[in-house]
Amino acid sequence: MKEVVYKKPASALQLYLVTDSALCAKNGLIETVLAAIDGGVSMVQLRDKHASDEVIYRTACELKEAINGCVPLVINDRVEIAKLAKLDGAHIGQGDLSVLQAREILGPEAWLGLSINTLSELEIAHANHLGMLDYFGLGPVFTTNTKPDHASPIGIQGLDNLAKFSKLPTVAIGGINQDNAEQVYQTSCNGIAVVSAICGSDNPKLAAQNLLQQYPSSKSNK
Ligand code: TZP
Ligand code: MG
Repeated sequence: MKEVVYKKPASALQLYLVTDSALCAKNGLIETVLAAIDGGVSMVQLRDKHASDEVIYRTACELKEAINGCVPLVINDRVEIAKLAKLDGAHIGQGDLSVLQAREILGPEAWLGLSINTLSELEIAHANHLGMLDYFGLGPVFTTNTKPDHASPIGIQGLDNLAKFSKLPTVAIGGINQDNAEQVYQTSCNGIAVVSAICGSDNPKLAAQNLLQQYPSSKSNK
């Protein structure tokens, strides 16, 4: 039996929206996020690699007010801004600040997720940071244009292997869309994270609904 130490509800990972300001521009970032939540998105990550701290802080505050606690709102990488804007937490990558530093800034209650691409990264996180993390982002599952510098895709089998091995809830990311969401949901991951499948859609609400429809009814997500 694997040890289960997580504290946050894995159900929040079921359909996880990661924002992209450029892709959301045609409908507006806030409008896109609200429509997607209306369509069933269960968690939102504000991600903008290029915005200044000042701009992203303002966006974070506006988004927090608009979401109004309906779903957790976290930020990619900028942990200090998560703290300043009183967001629900942050998501960090392997090359960002350390898990320990991030947890110290955020405090014990906040969400903290870590990106994982390989079994060795997962083993290291298990050994050193298990009690400081809430979930792992596993991927990229497939190749994607949204993150040009992404690591090697792990594929469906690689995803399933990592998700089965993980001691924390997991969310799959990278190249997931309407055509492959069902296949991804059928692995041992708790949910899927998407950027372009929702932000790049003319109808983010419908896009979210269509993705969620592919969640197998037999899968439990407590
Ligand atoms: N991390 C790994 S892949 C990726 C991130 C942020 C981008 C995923 O974007 P998309 O459009 O859902 O493939
Ligand atoms: Mg990062």
